[in-house]
Amino acid sequence: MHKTLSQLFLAAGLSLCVPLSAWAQVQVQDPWIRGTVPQQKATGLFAQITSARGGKLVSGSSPVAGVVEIHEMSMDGNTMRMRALTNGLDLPAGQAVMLKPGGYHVMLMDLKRPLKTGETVPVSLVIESAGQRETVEVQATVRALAAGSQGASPGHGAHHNHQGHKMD
Ligand SMILES: [Cu+2]
Repeated sequence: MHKTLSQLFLAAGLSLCVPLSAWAQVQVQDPWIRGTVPQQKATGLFAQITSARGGKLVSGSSPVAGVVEIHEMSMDGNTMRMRALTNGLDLPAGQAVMLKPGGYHVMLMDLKRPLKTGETVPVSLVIESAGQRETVEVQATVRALAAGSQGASPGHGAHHNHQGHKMD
C-alpha cells in the first residue's frame, strides 16, 4: 500500500498545487481507463479509492473529456443500467471502495480523442470530506477491456459498453 502511494506520488509529478493532506487522506490505487475505438465518445475510469477520514467522491475532470460524472452500473434483470450518482459516491472511513467494470466508475464523456491502450491520462478526482474538498490528481493507464469483466470478448464488450453509455 505504501509503495503504491509513493508510486502514485511520482506518477503525478508531485504536483505542487495538490495539498499534502489530500495524499494523507485519500489513496487512489491502480487507476485505469478502458481504451476506446475512434467513434466512441465515452468510457470509464476504474480504481480503488480509500479515504482515511471518510468522505465522498463528488466529481472529476480530465483534459481528454468534456464531461466527467460519477456513475453506478447495475443489472436490472438482464439489462445493464447506468446512473449518475449526483450526490457522489460514499467512501466509508478506511474502507477501500472498488470502482470496476459493471459497478461504480468515473464516466469520461464527450471524449476529445480516442484513448489508446498503454497511454497515460491525467484525471483529477474531487473528494469531499468533513466539508472540505480535496482534489487528487491521478495518472490513469489506458487498458484494453478487462478480462472477465462481463464475460464478453473484447470486441463485444467494448460495443456493449458503448451502448450502455448511450442509454444514459
Ligand atoms: Cu457510466
